[in-house]
Amino acid sequence: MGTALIYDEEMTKYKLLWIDPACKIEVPERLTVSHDALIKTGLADRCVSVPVREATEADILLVHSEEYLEAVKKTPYMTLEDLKEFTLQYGDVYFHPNIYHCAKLAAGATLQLVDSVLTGKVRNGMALVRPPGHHSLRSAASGFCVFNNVAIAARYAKQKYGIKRVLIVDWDVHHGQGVQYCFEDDPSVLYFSWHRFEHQKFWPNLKDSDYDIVGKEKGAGFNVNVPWNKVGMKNSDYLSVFLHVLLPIAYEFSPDLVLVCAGFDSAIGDPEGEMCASPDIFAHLTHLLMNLAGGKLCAVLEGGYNLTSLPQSVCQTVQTLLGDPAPRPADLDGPCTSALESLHCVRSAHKPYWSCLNHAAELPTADVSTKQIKLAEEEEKEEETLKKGEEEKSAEVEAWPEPPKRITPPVRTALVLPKDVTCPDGCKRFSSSEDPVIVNKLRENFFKDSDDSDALTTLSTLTALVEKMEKNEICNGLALVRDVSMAMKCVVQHAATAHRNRVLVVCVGDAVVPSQGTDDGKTLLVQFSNKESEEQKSKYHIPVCLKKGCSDVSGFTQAVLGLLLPLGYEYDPGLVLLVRMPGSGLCEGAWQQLTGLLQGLAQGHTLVLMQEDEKACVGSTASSLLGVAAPSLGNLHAPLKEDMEALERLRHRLQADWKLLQTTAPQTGRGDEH
Ligand code: Q9C
Ligand code: ZN
Repeated sequence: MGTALIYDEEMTKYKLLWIDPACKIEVPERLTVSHDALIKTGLADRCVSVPVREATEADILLVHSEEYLEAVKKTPYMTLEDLKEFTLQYGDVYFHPNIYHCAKLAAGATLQLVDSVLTGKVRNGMALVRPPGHHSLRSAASGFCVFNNVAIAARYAKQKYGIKRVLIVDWDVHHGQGVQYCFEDDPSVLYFSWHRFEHQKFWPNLKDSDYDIVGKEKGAGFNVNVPWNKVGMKNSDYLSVFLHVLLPIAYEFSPDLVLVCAGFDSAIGDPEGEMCASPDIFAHLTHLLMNLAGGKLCAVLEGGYNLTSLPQSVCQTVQTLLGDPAPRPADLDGPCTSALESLHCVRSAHKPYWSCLNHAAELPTADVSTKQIKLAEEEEKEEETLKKGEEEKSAEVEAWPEPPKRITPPVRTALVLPKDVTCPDGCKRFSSSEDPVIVNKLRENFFKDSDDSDALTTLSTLTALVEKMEKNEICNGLALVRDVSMAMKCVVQHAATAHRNRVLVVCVGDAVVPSQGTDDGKTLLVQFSNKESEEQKSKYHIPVCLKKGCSDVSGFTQAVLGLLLPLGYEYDPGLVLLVRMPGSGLCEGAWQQLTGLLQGLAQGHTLVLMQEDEKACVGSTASSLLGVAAPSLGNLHAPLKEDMEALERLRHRLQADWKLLQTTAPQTGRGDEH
């Protein structure tokens, strides 16, 4: 199933007609450069092109008041003076004789996207629209926005398709206050936003944007605000918030549809955001959302004002929606202190509402609350900044490298299967002529005193497969083997000698784990089981004990999101070896989620090992490796208290070695704790 792309040149046909420094960045070229980049890279051609339509009045009234609609309706007939005057009643927005038409197209384009996804015409998609939507209120335009495209789409999806739960992820650098207000008492729509806040000094300067605004009445817990109190946030900061806040909550929420307020002013180079995340982080943000709601994801353009980083970020997003493996994530060196303070605050604010956060750290008594914190200090700094002068300030944004081209291997999924097992559609059965050097080495290492030629063949085939993956000729693979432990040992050993590859070994279920070669950093082993293990041996061998092993889906999922993925991202392997031990107890859905999520690492190079008698899992595993979204896990019961506590402890113990495991700010001894 494909990816929809919705765009119409008509939406470039309005612009600012007078001088207004606050609005001059919102230009028609934002759309043309984005669309041109999709064409030049060949991505547009790979998408299903869906036409726009005008939103109807009924559509618009799902969110906006009749008075407001009637007022906007008159703008095409206004003189320039009238338009200026009309604009003045709102904040940071402009009107143009053609903007009403474009606003109807922007909302309509979003609804066309929702229709395409919810009728099953495509799996997911992106709408490139102007004007953006997330700031507009029931009865007001705001922040370049006229109609609230995504809010309208959420109501529309519920009404027309009976969708029960919608997740809105707002990764634009501004707070989508319009979306928040629309759904603040509605538990069927979970709104997540991160945004430049700077202790309320940044536009739209609302108290309502802070972390302690969690929703009202029945909607309490369904509004998640992550304020950024400093500029310059990086990939690690963004990823930490996804792994430790958004995803745990989103998996617990279990949406039927994901809408993304896809603003790219959160990328490096943007004059509004002043953040430092690289465009390829959007590949990962997108990928991490693609296994929710069975893959039903609609991304809708909001902000993004740097005409270089915007198209790069759009391409990263669309290429990921198309299913291409994400690039290796760059410089994940852990979140900064300010981001950790925000993370800590928002996790503690949501403790009462989400069982995955039930055991998160409390807010420290002195209220690290990012609220009053260091306000005086901030003010001092501000004076310094003012002194610096504008030229110097813009020179601070270092140029960033263009994201490298994402080359997809000619073969996506290769399988090593016994002859009697049929190869699923879309996969390639892998066999190789035996390389005598490899065979001899394997014989020496594994079959010194036995002669099992079948097993030897399998291992040499596996080795050849790993080599093809290293050369990027094959993306991923799956092997059914007689002895999983031996196959695992063999691949680990091979990889440890081919030294350019770090290998992340994920072991599901009990296994006798190779002891050699697990402390030199060439492999990182994470093992899930119900065996209370001895003290962990090294930074690179991490046993995760869950009370009921992998059979408790909630606990397992939270361990994957809050422990395995942060470790994996920070380790940045060249290969992921995913080993399913017999009798692991893991259900099919959770296994597919795991397989899907892990493909964000190592450019999608995952090798799955399973025991021969688990033939029944070949089809579903292969489809996850092919990039088919895992089925939604549905409504999960709360994870076991012991498991969540153990997870917090484990994270705490490991965070000195692994910075992406941090969820609280280090104590700084500000002197205000007493
Ligand atoms: N420099 C969107 O990104 N101006 N709207 C703020 C502070 C308003 C942004 C002025 C920015 C609105 C969709
Ligand atoms: Zn924005």
